[in-house]
Amino acid sequence: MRKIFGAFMIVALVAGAAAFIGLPTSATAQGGGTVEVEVKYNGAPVVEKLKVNKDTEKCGTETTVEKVVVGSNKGLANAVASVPAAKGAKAVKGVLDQKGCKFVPHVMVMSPGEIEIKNSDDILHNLHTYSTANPAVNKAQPKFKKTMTEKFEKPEIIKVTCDVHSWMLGWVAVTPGPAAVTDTNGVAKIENVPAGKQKVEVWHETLGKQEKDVDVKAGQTTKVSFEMKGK
Ligand SMILES: [Cu+2]
Repeated sequence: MRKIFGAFMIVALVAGAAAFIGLPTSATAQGGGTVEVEVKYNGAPVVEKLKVNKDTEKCGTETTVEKVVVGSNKGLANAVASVPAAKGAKAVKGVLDQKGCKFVPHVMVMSPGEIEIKNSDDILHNLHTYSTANPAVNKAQPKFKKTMTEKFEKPEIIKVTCDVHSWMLGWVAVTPGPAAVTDTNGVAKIENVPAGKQKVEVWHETLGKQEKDVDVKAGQTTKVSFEMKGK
């Protein structure tokens, strides 16, 4: 018992000493900081409503296509915020679901590599990607096929549709650097951004792209604001 306690004490002392002399701990292993991106939009939301007459038991009889989602304080949701040139980003595996005849999430980010495509609906979907850097996918996903895996190795923002349900629309942003999607407040927190001067890019499916320079400090949160204009 005493031996175990002694060993524990040594581990605790070493860990404590490491923290004291400023050795990197796992949370700041890359010496990076956080970039908090806020995206505002001064216009009206754009939500298309459509009548549905196919697979209504799963899709409903009416659906919406959210093109521009504006939340509280004019925050713009579903915008991709990224630091494309930053090295050493934590790998994020892509997972895209088809649920209620919608792509969930509507906009997502992933690292180059594999994406898992789920079919939670128990009906036939047909994944169709409009990729150019990556091989285009046009593949049926029958109801018994709960998941299928594709590979998006090249950086690109890929439009995704379904050939069975014409209203289904999603966007997969394949980003080599750290990235995040804005929430309904228009805020995205990009973690693990290397310290120093970095270019932050914001992309929205209908409002376009903007970039700004930020100075990222290790262990700190740097805020940057964008304002998207209607076209
Ligand atoms: Cu579908």
